Amino acid sequence: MTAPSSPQDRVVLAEYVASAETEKQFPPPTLAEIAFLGRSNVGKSSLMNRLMERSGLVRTSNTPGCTRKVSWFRARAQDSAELFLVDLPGYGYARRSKAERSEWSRLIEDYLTTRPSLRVAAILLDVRRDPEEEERDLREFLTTQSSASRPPLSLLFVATKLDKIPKNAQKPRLTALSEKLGQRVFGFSAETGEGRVPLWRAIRTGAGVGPLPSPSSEA
Ligand SMILES: Nc1nc2c(ncn2[C@@H]2O[C@H](COP(=O)(O)OP(=O)(O)OP(=O)(O)O)[C@@H](O)[C@H]2O)c(=O)[nH]1
Ligand SMILES: [Mg+2]
Repeated sequence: MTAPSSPQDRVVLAEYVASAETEKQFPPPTLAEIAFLGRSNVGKSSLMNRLMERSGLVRTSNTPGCTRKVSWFRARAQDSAELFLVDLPGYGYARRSKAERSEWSRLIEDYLTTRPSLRVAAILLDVRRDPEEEERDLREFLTTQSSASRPPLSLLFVATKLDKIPKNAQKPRLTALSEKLGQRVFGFSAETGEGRVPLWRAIRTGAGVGPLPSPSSEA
């Protein structure tokens, strides 16, 4: 496991804030936020737990479609930077009725297009899968649906479950995925913690709460 190396990387507080099934239940947009998107079972909730260094804070499950609500978590780094991390229901594969599915996608689309404090969208895909139309569609949707009330979103791609492929295959696989998508793909393992620090820093930068220029906050 990669140990966090500096205060900016260490999460000293992580807590559940709220869950919502309708827009009215969204918490006030008081902090820059990052949304985690990807198919059911790709590892969104596990990645969030690992990012916040709190196992079990975000509910994970073997049952695809377990996450049914939009849930907000607050994370504070040791240098006092704060962010909301937002767990979204997985798209595709969810064992729900068609009517229920479209209701869910409406909630997510509303959230993604109108949330004024949303700064970063992380699109997750299993490292063993090639990007499909779903991921490309999502990127297209997120880049074209600009909201007048906020800066353009920063989009990050993350290949999850890196531990599922052999060590010597990891780097070439990430390079191949980056070439397919035409942008950097971060590798991540919730199992080992591999890739946590580079992803955390990219999130902070994208959210506009990047590391402070001076290291004087070193504890
Ligand atoms: N080996 C390995 N397993 C993982 C990793 N990340 C997640 N998993 C497993 O994959 C399954 C799904 O993980 P979740 O984090 O619940 O996935 P999710 O994307 O939140 O799923 P939904 O909430 O249903 O959309 C669980 O059994 C996890 O333990 C990883 O990095 N490595
Ligand atoms: Mg989940």
